[in-house]
Amino acid sequence: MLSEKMNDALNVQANRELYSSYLYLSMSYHFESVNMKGFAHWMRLQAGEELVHTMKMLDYVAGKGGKARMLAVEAPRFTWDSPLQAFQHVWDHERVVTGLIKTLVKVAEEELDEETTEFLQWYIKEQVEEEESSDSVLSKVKAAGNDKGALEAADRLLGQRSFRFPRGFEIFPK
Ligand code: OFO
Repeated sequence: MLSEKMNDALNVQANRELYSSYLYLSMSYHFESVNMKGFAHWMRLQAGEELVHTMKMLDYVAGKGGKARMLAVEAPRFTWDSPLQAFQHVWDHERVVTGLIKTLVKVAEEELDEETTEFLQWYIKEQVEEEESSDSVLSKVKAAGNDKGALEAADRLLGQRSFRFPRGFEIFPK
């Protein structure tokens, strides 16, 4: 059984994961609107991945007999001045999320909740991957600079991203 404090903290983090999904979906539609289809595709898959993070956390809460509550989701911004600004935003955002997950692990430890501490290790590992992936895309966009051809090449490259949704979490990208 989850303590009330742990239940609340997991619900808040699930909300931040859903916000991440909303943010990346916003970036996806922004890139669609400026005809950068590859960047839009990358963000759309990223939004799907964040939705998996959300549901995995809420499934855990519900599976432990806790209460999965849907909290209000903050509205993300909907426009960025350049691909570099958007991908820098992704990079910054993922570092914030890593900090939130680490704080959540501390709550689980303080609550002497070993099962939740163990469960959260998946998110700790996931954040290592999320940081690496945001590093990698940011460096590609930075390398392209303001060169239109290089940005188009980066757009094509990111458009090749694939992501297999785990069983039970399938959603259908375009
Ligand atoms: Fe859920 O990893 Fe990004 O935010």
